[in-house]
Parts: sequence; C-alpha cells; structure tokens
Amino acid sequence: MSEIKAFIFDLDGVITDTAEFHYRAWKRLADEEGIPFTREDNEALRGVSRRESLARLLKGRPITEEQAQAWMARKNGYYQQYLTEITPGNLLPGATDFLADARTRGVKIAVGSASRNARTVLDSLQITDQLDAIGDGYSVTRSKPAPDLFIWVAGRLDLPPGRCAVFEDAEAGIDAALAAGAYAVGVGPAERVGHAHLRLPNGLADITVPECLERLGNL
Ligand code: B16
Ligand code: MG
Repeated sequence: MSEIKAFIFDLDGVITDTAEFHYRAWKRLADEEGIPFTREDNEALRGVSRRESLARLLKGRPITEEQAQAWMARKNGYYQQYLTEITPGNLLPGATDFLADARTRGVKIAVGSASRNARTVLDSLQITDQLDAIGDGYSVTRSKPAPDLFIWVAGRLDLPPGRCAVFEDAEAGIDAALAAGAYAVGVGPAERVGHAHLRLPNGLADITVPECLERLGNL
C-alpha cells in the first residue's frame, strides 16, 4: 500500500492554464499605466499572490497603498471578465482522467491555489463536486513559498502533509510543498521545478496514477 493518501493540485498551470488570463489582465493595467510588461516578465508572477505579482510588475516603482489597492482591484476586474470564458474544455490534457482515476483508487483529491478566484474557476471547470478539499487565496495569510496553504489543505483532508503529494508548476509552489513536508511533483521545466521529487515536463498527461504512486513510493 502506498504511503500517499491524497493528491493536492495547484490550479493555475496544473489543472488549467489561467496564466494567460492573468497575463492579459496585468498587461492591460500595465499599458494603461505606462509600465513596460512582457510575457517574459509574466513568468515571474507564476504562482505568487496578487500583491506579490503587483510588486514584481512594478519592479521597485513607488506607488501609494491606495493606488496599489485600486490597481489590484482593476486588474482583478479585467481577470474576472476573462474568466467568464472558462469551460470544462479549459482543463489541461490528462487532468480529467488523472483526477477520476485517483478517486477510483481511493486517493483523496484536493486543490491548493494562491488564487482568490479559485472557486469560480473550479465551478466553471465543473470539478468542484469531485474535490475533497479546496484551499484558496482566502485560506491562509502567508502565501507560497510558505508551507501554510498545503498544511491547511492536508488538515482539511485529515492527513499529515507527509501523506500528500503536491502537484505544482511554480518554483514558489514546490518550495512550499517541500517546506510542508509533502511529496512534490513539479509540472514544467527543470529550471522552474527541478527541485521537486518528481517532474512531469508536460503535466498530468505524462503519467498514470499507479505509476506516480510507485515512483514517489520508491524514492
Ligand atoms: P488571484 P495558482 C495563482 O494561482 C496564479 O498562478 C498567480 O499568477 C496569481 O497571482 C495567484 O494565483 C493569485 O490569483 O489574483 O486570482 O487571487 O497557481 O496558485 O493556482
Ligand atoms: Mg500554479
């Protein structure tokens, strides 16, 4: 029997690709404010909180707290407009089968996302009902790379983090999973998630549930 009793999935970059919508929303704000912002710059925003994303976009440009709040609200408004386009067709390749197979095998499944919009996205993807727990941008105060969110989700599942495998596409997310004492499965290139226990260059389509449990169990 595997030690691993649950899979905790990050949302953006693992189950669906909302990064493109985040990019378009930040880009719109940056253009309006005359701040240079490229797709490459957007990579640094992957997996980090809205507040930290703004700081990285500003690259040290000073703004007042009032402006920061107004800009984050404006960006979020744009982002939420894009989110209305999301359907189950936006699930990343392999996600549907992997989640269903995990449940069939008695592995609990949960989401641990930094996003305050995670529940809306999960509803639009029509997978909310399948999940045993959902941690989002409201669940904890300290965001990734702090371990808090994954510890919180493991608690909701009634499991120690060491019995959970976290699937993450962001460097900060893998840091958080390792700090929580969970197994870490990285989605994407080695430069970003090479410090995970196991890496899936193309995401959940790369592996089956039994293969994943076996590889993590043999570490
Ligand atoms: P929101 P994840 C993260 O989602 C995104 O990757 C990141 O770009 C975003 O800034 C963060 O959520 C907060 O999102 O502004 O909607 O609260 O990868 O943790 O699922
Ligand atoms: Mg992510």
